[in-house]
Amino acid sequence: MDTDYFQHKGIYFASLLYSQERLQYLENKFHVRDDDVYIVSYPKSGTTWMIEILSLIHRNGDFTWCREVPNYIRIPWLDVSGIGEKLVDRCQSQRFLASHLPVQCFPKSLCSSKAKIIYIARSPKDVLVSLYHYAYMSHVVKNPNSFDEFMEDFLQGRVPFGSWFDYIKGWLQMRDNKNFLFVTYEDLSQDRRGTIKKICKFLDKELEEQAIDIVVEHSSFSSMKNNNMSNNSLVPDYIMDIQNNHFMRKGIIGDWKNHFTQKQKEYMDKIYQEKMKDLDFKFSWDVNL
Ligand code: PPS
Repeated sequence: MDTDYFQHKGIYFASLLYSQERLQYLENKFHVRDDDVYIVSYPKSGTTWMIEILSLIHRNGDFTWCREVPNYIRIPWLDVSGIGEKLVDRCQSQRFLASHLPVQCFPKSLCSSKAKIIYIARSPKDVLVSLYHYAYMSHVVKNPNSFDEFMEDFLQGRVPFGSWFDYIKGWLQMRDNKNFLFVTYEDLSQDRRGTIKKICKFLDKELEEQAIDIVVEHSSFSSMKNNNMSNNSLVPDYIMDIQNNHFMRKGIIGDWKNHFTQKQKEYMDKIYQEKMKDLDFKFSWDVNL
């Protein structure tokens, strides 16, 4: 199946799941509610992981919901047209929704609401590697011709949801807003428990230590990989071919080291420094540049 993109505000979107109409509706007419919680992320940054964690927190550590209901029904995707729209419409307060929308495409009604945003970011090198593998299994990212070419497309923003650099810089404009929480994939990998507690605090959710234990346990890579309601194996094959691939691929920090040549590393570091130089914000992955 050919993968098609269209452009909206100069950003690529996959025609299979997104539409101009939906994007225009979301930006201008969708009503953000004060008690909404949004997971926002550039693709391959740990969205599915955060969906699992929020599902478990929302149910105070009761994991039956995560064992019985697919993740895209528990926390629907705001942006996806067709079935996605129906799932969002059916969602009752308090709504937990996931989105890959860049900040300039997000519903404008966010500005006048008290809705909470949990932004999850990941080192762009690992995002690139994860997206590269995902491109072979999914029909929403074009099949790469080579890793080198894919890297160039990624760095120039010729991939769905556009430039990683513009995306994160756009959302980080909200970083001083008390309803915005910035979390990284690396935080979750290195201190899952501490990060889960931080998320609970942000959501004003008081969970017993035993409930936190359950959230930690059931959001591990192995637990999610073995749970068909969480590993995306139920996603229809016209979207994702899971026969020979796993959505839950490796789940580690630093897999880029197994893919990049020294030359590619230096090239990406140079672009990264150029594009991020005006941002007054330090990321944990900066030290490994
Ligand atoms: S998507 O398609 O944009 O929704 O992808 P997203 O969920 O944002 O990111 C997928 C990557 O997250 C990894 N993942 C995890 N890593 C560690 N622990 C847990 N529990 C976990 N859940 C998902 C998943 O394996 C993808 O990363 P890679 O590097 O490809 O393994």
